[in-house]
Amino acid sequence: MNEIARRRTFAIISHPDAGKTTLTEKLLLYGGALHLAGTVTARKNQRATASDWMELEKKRGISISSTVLQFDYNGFRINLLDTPGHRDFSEDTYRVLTAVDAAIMVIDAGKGIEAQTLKLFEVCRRRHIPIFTFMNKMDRPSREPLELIDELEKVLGLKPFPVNWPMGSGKDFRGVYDRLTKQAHMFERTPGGAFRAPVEVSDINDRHIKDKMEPVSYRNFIEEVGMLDLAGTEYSAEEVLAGETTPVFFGSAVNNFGIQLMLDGFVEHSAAPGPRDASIGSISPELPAFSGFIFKIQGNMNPRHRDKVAFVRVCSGKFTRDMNVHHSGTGKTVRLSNSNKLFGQERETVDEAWPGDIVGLVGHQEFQIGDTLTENPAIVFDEIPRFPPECFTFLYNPIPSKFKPFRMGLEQLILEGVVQQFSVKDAPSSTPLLAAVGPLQFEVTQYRLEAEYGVQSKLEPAPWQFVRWLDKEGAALLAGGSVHLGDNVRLGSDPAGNPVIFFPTPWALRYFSDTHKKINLFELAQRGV
Ligand SMILES: Nc1nc2c(ncn2[C@@H]2O[C@H](COP(=O)(O)OP(=O)(O)OP(=O)(O)O)[C@@H](O)[C@H]2O)c(=O)[nH]1
Ligand SMILES: [Mg+2]
Repeated sequence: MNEIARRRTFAIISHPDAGKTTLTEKLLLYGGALHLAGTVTARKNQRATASDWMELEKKRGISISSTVLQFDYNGFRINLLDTPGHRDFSEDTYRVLTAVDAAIMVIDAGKGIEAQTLKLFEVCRRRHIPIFTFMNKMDRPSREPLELIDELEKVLGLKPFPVNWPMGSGKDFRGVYDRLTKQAHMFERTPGGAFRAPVEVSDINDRHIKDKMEPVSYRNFIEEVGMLDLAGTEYSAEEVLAGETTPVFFGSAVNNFGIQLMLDGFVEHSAAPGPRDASIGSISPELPAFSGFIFKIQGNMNPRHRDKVAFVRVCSGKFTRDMNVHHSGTGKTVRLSNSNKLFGQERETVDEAWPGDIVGLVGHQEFQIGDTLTENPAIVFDEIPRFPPECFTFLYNPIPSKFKPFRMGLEQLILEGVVQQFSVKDAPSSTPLLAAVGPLQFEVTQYRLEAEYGVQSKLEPAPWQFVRWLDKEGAALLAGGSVHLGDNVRLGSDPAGNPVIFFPTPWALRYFSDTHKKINLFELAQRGV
């Protein structure tokens, strides 16, 4: 297999708590990248997984930031990205979705499709990314499998193709039946799910299966499989790769049921990196010139190296360490010498990389999210989505002698896109105004400032809920100060210096638009203004 054909780059996405990090850990276990899965225990504060490495993630038992894990499996080079499910961290997840070629959507079988899964799915659909579905937590009381399948079609408009089917559910969940090979896989539970689950593979008519299952579960299982076969839908690779059909796998990540089938099924049915859109049209991965873009920046990943990693998705050509490339952000040529492959918090020098790979570059202060790196300066990727912030707060440093580390820490978090800094016109103090999609991002900012930079910080509420961008004409009209803005409506600028206006309430926003029809308000900064 050539280097591009053997690359598989995908994200695991879903609503919070569906089991993304647990599934990630188990895919690593079955992929041979971990010998022992970090037991994700019921006590949230005891967990230790390869992908939730940040202090606050371990403490809270939730994923806050996406994690890259690269490993080899059966001749494939896999780049797996575990993403946070919480809405407040969705900017990070959306950025990751620009860097992958497929997604595994995890659904809690007891709950079905939840709000955040629906949103993430819509982003995947817009990008035409193939989606694989993992129905997780079948070891718990779950909804009817047929109902779960139906929901994919009704709510997401996505045609489901059940690749495997659960044998029982809840306490009576014994394994899964692979409809493509027509084999039943019965698993045994292992303590804590740290090791691979022992499995027995047999024909569906094997007496053994009947003996091991509760009679009712067995009857339902046989009946459902019969119904699916009768429906006669054939597996269509084309529809899967177009993102119209989703192959569905059932299992239990905690118990390691169905993980091998999910991994093998994904590798077999997903595709190698394809072409990507850029300024000069479609860029084929086969193009000899190296190109890629930065989709994430993360500082202080490893306490031993207090530095900054820029994550690059390679789109074309071959990356080699020490190569000189054009950097779109500065227009300068940069030498990429400190290049790494990533495994959660761990990293290792990498000398070459191919389309599909995620490379971690260290030591470039000038790199920003969205920048293109390439041997052909005509190529510019414009992949990174932007979101209007909905929460605002002032953040100040209560200890004047700590001014320097406070500023340094805040600058790093701003560069990573954890929060954005706006400024308010004629503000009485220089206290930074921070903006974010959700309030948890402020909590992360404060926590990381303390944990990584040793500084305390205090939040002071800001009165605004909305920010809107102005065009040149609008800004000029308002700049004179003769237009009455309204109570607590203020002018300011975004991190790039573009003019904005802040509103305290939806009502104030509406009133302003109604009374100032000549002034255009935009939900996002207009490119090139
Ligand atoms: N019963 C059961 N629990 C599971 C299973 N898979 C995961 N869990 C539990 O579900 C909880 C959430 O799991 P995570 O893997 O952290 O979920 P997540 O989707 O990564 O969550 P966020 O990243 O915070 O959105 C943990 O307590 C897991 O132990 C499963 O198959 N069965
Ligand atoms: Mg997680």
